[in-house]
Amino acid sequence: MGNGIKFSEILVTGDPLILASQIAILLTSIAIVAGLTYFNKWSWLWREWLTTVDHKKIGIMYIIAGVVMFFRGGMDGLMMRAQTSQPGLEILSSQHYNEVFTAHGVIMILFMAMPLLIGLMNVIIPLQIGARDVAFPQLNALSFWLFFSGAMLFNIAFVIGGAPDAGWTSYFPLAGKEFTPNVGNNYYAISLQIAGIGTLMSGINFIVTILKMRTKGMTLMRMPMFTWTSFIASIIIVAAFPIFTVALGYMALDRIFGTHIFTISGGGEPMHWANLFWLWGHPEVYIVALPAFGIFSEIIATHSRKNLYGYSSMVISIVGIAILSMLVWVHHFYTMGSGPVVNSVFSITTMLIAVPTGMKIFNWLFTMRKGRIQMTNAMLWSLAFIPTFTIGGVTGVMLAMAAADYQYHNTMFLVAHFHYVLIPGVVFAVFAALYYWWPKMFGFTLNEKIGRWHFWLFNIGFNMTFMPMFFLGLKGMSRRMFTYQEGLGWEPLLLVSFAGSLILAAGFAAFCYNIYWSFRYASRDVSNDPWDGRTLEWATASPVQHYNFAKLPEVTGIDAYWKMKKEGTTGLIKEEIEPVHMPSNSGIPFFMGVVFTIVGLFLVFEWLIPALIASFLIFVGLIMRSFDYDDGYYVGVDEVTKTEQSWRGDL
Ligand code: HEM
Ligand SMILES: [Cu+2]
Repeated sequence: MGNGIKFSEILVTGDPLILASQIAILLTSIAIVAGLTYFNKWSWLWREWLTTVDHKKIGIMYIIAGVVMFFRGGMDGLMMRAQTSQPGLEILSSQHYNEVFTAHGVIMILFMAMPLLIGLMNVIIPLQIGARDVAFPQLNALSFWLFFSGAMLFNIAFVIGGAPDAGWTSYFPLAGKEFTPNVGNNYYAISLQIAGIGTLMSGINFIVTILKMRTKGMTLMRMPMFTWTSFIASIIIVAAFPIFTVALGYMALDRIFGTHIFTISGGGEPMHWANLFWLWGHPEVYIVALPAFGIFSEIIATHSRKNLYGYSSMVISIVGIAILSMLVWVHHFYTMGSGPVVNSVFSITTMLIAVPTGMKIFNWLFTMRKGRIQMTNAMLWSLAFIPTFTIGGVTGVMLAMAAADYQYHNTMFLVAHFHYVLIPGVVFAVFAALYYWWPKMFGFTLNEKIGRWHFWLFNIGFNMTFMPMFFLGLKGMSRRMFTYQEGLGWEPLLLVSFAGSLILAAGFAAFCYNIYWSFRYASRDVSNDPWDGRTLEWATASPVQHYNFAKLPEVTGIDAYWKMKKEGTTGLIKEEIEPVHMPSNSGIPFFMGVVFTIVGLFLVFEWLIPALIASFLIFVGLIMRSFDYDDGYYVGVDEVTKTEQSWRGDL
């Protein structure tokens, strides 16, 4: 058992890029603190955000975190493509390149895709099922703060202590103490563990919310598709995340406490890691893809002014995907000695996934058929998703053939495949969702014209960056290569890819500019229902009043709000307004986030006694929560009436 990192080794030194980051982080932190003090915003920040239990605000915090993480992960991506844009460059050393692709993968999946989708789920699900909040609002805040704690820990690794460098898959023995002795990979084990606990609690929270908090008449088979897909994704979270919890626990034991669960020389078995990792890892890609499918379903139906084609086949297909997603994990290591019989079984299960996925594609196409299609940015992103995701899916089926995969495995072809599924399947969905639901969250729409720049730059950039990788893979370039020789025929493709990544980045910049522009200049005169929506979130004000619904709606069919509009029952009768019960804010979840960060940092440094002492604070938090008798508060009839009149006109 090591006694950990020395005090003098904590700050990472020696690399000018890292020094620049350290200075930038310091200056940004000072600017934030100074800004909050100057504008006297500390108590506002505490009251409105850090202690909030409002699902909408928690959702917005997740989304902000996700966008910031997208920036961080994107910078990592740009550095990689710059490094390989020509043979023999030395922008990054081989070690630094390893650190960068590790950070990129982990951040994009766990700290970009997950919070953006969980954020949207938070904002939208209670509204879609006609509820006032999630089932456990304070647990929800705790989920967020644990996620945030994990994300912050992972992100500071490269300036404090040293970055993880064994890839987002962190295979053993590479990720073990023997080959990567510094604290970098401790960060992987500890920070993902903390964030994972938060995610698991989110999954439980959403399952209970959807099962228990639906308004009158909202039967399961009347739920909007985004709620359905999020429900199934939450079930996959609860099924798959504990596997990762165990794997990361083993990893921490091996690295920090000197056990040998994954080392052959100590009687362990590195394949345990590969199996556990992908038993979680493959379902994980569907945890992020399914809610995205739900987003496209909502947007395509609304913008075609039709109900979703094949609603029940959609439900069946997501349940099918969820079951199959647990049965395909070996396709990630066909080459690692499972043998032809095992490989064939997993080949078949993997190819089967394409069936329900294909069903969904046809349902979206049939939904649009003969629809009166509105070409907003939200719809454009949904349309662009269909062909690009299909490329990702078809190449996935190519990889699924075990014999052929001996050629493709761990080449750039694989890298191209998963970017063609994850970027259209998650990032396009998030962009579509943000354009679509922005008015619900903030009370104004994002600018459509700047949005077109965002759309085209991002799409052109995306295809230019990743399409060449299919060919690079076929030409023999393996993934994670930091440099290469001249004359292999890769140069033009890698140069195009680098140029594409710059255009992609310009697209992201246009998106950020759109947010800035719209915050400053967009008209605040936006109706509660700007896209002529079909589901209940559009029955609330834009932005949504903090209690969501003055009177909980009653549902009589699919597309509840559309039906209410047709039947003229969207109004509110003054006499029916009753006081609304709401949960109170709490500082405990934020406190727990801070405590977990401290304990996590001590564990990463392998300072076990301080970690033990600090972990008592976790119990302090639990006890504080046990003695918290606050039952919430009521919003009075007067206040509800006034708020409703401000957007509905006289009642
Ligand atoms: C038609 C459905 C799909 C099939 C048949 C499929 C098949 C495969 C196969 C066989 C591999 C392993 C290849 C190798 O390592 O050589 C793979 C890797 C991967 N796939 Fe897919 N896939 C599908 C859809 C998806 C979706 C929807 C996502 C994400 C949203 C996804 C994300 C990934 C990722 C992240 C990896 C590689 C991870 C790594 O090694 O770092 N795939 N896919
Ligand atoms: Cu997989």
